[in-house]
Amino acid sequence: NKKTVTSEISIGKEAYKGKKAAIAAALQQDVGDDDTNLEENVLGQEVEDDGVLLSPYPRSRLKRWQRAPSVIPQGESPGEMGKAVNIPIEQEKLMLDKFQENQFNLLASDMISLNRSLTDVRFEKCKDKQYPELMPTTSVVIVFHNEAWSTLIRTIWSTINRSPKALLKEIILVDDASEKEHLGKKLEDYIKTLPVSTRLFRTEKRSGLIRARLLGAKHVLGDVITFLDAHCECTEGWLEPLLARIVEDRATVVCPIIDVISDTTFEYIQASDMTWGGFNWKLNFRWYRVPEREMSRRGGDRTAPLRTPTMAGGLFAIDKEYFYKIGSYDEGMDIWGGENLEMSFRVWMCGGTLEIAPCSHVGHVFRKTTPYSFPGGTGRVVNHNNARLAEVWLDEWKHFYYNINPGALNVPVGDVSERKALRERLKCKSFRWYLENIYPESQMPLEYYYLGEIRNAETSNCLDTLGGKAGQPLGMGYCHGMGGNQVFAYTKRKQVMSDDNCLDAAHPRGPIKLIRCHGMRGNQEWIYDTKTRTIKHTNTGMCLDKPDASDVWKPVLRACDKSRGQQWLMQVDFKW
Ligand code: LR7
Ligand code: MN
Repeated sequence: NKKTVTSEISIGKEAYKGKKAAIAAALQQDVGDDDTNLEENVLGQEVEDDGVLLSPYPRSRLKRWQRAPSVIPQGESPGEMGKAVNIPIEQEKLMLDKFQENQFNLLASDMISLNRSLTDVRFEKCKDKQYPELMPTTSVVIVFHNEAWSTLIRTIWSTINRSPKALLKEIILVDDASEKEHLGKKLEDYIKTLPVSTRLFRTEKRSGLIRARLLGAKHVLGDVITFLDAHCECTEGWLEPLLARIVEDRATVVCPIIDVISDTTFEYIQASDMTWGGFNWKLNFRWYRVPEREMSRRGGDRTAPLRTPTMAGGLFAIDKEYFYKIGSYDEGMDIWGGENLEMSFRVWMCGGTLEIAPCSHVGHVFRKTTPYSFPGGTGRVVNHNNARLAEVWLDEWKHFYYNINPGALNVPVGDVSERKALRERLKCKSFRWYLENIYPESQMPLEYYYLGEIRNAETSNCLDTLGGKAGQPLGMGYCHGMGGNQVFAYTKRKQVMSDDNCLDAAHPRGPIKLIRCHGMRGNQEWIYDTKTRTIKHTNTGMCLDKPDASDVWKPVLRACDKSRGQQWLMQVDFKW
């Protein structure tokens, strides 16, 4: 019975709050700055078996820390203060050649100092925020496959230079079967010269980033694991806001704001603090605007932690013990993709919290295409990973994924029984709960009447997005019964949706476009009458009609006249 489970969990949380207060009082006491014997002091000893809840860190494990000094710009060296690097015209050919290998401007990256300065992009209020005097240590885990030298080493140096010394336990590198010379002996020698303990592990064969991270995590000695991609730059004060949230509640997973390092100029570009993580029907991670509701929950304070429905996946901090307790990663996932949504749903549904700390900024080189191979094929790998997460976490909403992306049905998902058992064991809530409580703005509608094709009674053709992007007109095609571009949902909010777009009409004579769903009715409200089978547009009072002879693949709006061309069948729903 679901009700019982819920109340058990909330009772657990109350008890936890009491415990937390007691420990907080104990934390007021002073501890020295010594670093002894911590490895032996296994965290597991303090843990009670109360679901995913963890007792607070014992004081002895926490560290007194000081801010890292600012990185001073090095004269006129290229890229200092995060500036763009411009390549002289005579080197353009070389630049383009070098771009291919990593899908970013390697020539520019190589010109920039390995510890270049950056501007402080934080809100003023972030700069003098008070963080706890005592915080847990972290190991920074960086996995890579064929990463370029300068981006990898700059990731490492930016971590070392901008993390409070006492809190950075070590750096753990995991080489996922790279084939580049510079990642061999040269890297092994280089890391010996670093002022922070840095260890390198190698996967035996290409494992993908998910299993590579699991390998790295196994060796972590710090209390918190902080994952970074291998082409990042940490900015001033990036670490404190992450650890501060975790010391408050160890079941919190915290991401920085991920700023953009330009793939063409390596300019450091500040990202918006007004976006959070979502996902579409295809289970692609997407940034969406933070809704008003979350802004007001934070009292309008843009420096307060932002609860995000999902995370991008590459950059986050998590308590080490919590990482395992909550199920680390799905080892059945290959190469790249899906693990970030999988972890996001899991954390929320199983009692944790996923946040973005807006005072923490880390830059990441965003690429337009991937530079490396996907053994098995990109589509296959990503479909496999996403199907696994759909099977385990999405409940009936998995049909949105399979319907819009039927290719995933042809890829074996493998054995997911262990992951399902994990969900049971942790007494995780349903995906419905997640949509209701964490992500009501989701592009997967909480309440819907129908998911499938929409067929015209006269022409027997089907509505079709034609694969168009937001802003494109709605089309039609021969019904193929294969889902994809012919899958629509008719929702309780009276939207006709395809993925994150909705049928939208601004004028009585059309056109009918696919526009990003706003959930506010307006031009996106349609009433389907199951008796007359008409789809009536509320604002204009017009009916959706079959196309004109002049443009046979463009459905139109016309005055409602009960003609057969205005009848639409929502019957064949392919819930595979
Ligand atoms: O087989 C592989 N083995 C690896 O070790 C493939 C990749 N990797 C490494 C790779 O070298 C890199 O360090 O894994 C890391 C991520 O791969 P990227 O940088 O090629 O991909 P990405 O930046 O698009 O990855 C985003 O999505 C991934 C989905 O699996 C992971 O969650 C990445 O961590 C994530 N990156 C970020 O969240 C940074 C912000 C991007 C956004 C949005
Ligand atoms: Mn990346």
